[in-house]
Amino acid sequence: MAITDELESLRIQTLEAISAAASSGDLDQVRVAVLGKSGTLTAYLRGMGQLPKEERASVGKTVNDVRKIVEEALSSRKAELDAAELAAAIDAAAVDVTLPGRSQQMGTRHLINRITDEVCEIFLGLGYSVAYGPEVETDYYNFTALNAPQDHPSRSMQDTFYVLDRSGDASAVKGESDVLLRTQTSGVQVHVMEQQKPPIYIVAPGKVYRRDVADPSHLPQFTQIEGLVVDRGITFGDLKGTLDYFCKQMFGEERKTRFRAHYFPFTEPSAEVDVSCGICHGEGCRMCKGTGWLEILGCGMVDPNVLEMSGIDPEEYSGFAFGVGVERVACLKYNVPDLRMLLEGDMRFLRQF
Ligand code: 2NL
Repeated sequence: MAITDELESLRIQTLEAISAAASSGDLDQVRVAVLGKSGTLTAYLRGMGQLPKEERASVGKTVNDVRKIVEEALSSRKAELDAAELAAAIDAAAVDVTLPGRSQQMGTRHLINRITDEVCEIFLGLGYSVAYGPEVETDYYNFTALNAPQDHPSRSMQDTFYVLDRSGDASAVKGESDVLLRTQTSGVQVHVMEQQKPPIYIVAPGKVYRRDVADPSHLPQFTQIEGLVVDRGITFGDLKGTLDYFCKQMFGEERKTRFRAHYFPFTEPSAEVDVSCGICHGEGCRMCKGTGWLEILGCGMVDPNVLEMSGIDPEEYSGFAFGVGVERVACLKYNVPDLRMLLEGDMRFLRQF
């Protein structure tokens, strides 16, 4: 076959191979096979020296023409393939914005914390301050300074969690106290009375601990808010007005309060406060066990001994104090039948509030 015919058939084959190349990788293989160092067309260029002189010019021109055609075909096919490959890569990386999103679990404030803040806010509105103190206390601040006799049942191992019990310890230094988990936040107020002269208007919120087995109305750990007022001329009337206002703010203007005589070692006189039942409005129902009233807090006029022990002259000052359980308030406000439901962590329950 004449060289020009060979070159013509090489041209045709190469152009076919170029249009058949399905990827830029395939196309590069074609380029190397034809134009590479040992490519088929390159071999013709290299073989020019062996040709008779008179054929060199025309064969050389044909080889160059074929090379030009092949190079152009390679470059235009490469542009096509590059564009197609880029489009495919973009398609593969595309985000389908119409797919439904993965929803985030949002937390909410726990009801106990919310009610704690609400109670504090009511008293902040009356000009009180909020005071905090340690959950691990000495028996002096939790009991003795509150006029609790040495044999008071609340001090017993059955009622209080002791961290350090020195009673049977012969090496115990006289006057050094047992260490316990506070059973009420009163100790916070004793610290304030020791450090600050009256007038004192404070609330002390926080966790307290009692050796109770959890049941619908008891928890071994709960949140208490105690309040303390010490000033000149404070009367039981101030106590009644303040706590009646608190109950109406917390539960609604239409609610009534009643004060029943009670006993606490730290107050004299002492009382328990009931709020009228929000379900039956005093008629008597299952919620209030037929009485029309729900017990909500304990209170009283601060015992003069308590003031005196903390360095306040009971001849000059008088005061009132109260204690309220936050979990109890939360359950009464939302008719939750069991305190334990607040602590189970069931989000379907907790999200309702
Ligand atoms: C309850 C209700 C109460 C107090 C707490 C108190 C604090 C000081 C002085 C006098 Cl510093 N009293 N707190 C008073 C009355 C009731 O809590 O049911 N407690 C067992």
